[in-house]
Amino acid sequence: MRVLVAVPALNEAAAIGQVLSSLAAVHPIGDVVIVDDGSRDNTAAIARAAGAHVVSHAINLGVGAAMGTAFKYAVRNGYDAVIQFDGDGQHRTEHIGELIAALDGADIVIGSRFAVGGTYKSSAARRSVQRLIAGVTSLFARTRLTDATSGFRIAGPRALAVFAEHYPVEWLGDTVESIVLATRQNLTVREIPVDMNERAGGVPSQSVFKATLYTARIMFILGLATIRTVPPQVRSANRRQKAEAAA
Ligand SMILES: Nc1nc2c(ncn2[C@@H]2O[C@H](COP(=O)(O)OP(=O)(O)OP(=O)(O)O)[C@@H](O)[C@H]2O)c(=O)[nH]1
Ligand SMILES: [Mg+2]
Repeated sequence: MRVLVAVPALNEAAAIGQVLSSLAAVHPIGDVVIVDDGSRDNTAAIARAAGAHVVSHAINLGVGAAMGTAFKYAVRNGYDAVIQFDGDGQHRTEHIGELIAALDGADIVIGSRFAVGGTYKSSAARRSVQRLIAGVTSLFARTRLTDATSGFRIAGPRALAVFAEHYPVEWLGDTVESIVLATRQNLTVREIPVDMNERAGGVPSQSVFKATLYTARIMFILGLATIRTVPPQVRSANRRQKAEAAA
């Protein structure tokens, strides 16, 4: 199976070099693509110098659009699966092999910070917000998820065919709405426990006000996701993939 590691990156010049060298230790660097999303620093140049492929958006379009670009890139270049991996050093390369292995029998595997076995620490407020979001997403996905907003995940061939045609681009939609879209296409989602590093720098968004806004926004997106019309090209990509797999 050919696996592409896709790194959505916005102004990650401080971290991307280190992230790519740790990736190179576990995955061929030629199979890593950085989607530089209108960065104003030299994220793209550093990534290129490290040997990764770089696709640049002229303007900032958000993580969902960056992943849409990555899925399209993967299909055009003959990959079977795509791993989403953060460019800020929070995701750990030691779980990449586990994500790939867990794809056996699932279309999407999410690396969960909160599944039994993980050791990630977060504040009680943040934790309850995540629990609520995961609970509601689990209902839609008809499977128990503990970390629906994790950006550390792998999409296998069937999910890739669907996501290369259409991927949610609204802020936060890429995390939860992609799960709802996938399950509406009868794709199977599961999760495995992973450890994650704390953010190396920057300001954590933990105020009660921000957490409330964030939750309200996700609940709204989840509601929308259930009534949105699935684009016809998504349904046909899914059918085509199923037929190819059966042949
Ligand atoms: N392509 C693209 N990548 C982005 C954008 N915003 C953030 N990213 C990248 O997406 C990854 C995750 O973003 P973060 O801001 O770290 O999000 P997070 O990990 O959920 O939040 P923190 O807890 O604050 O770290 C990083 O690699 C970022 O560089 C964007 O607008 N476009
Ligand atoms: Mg981060």
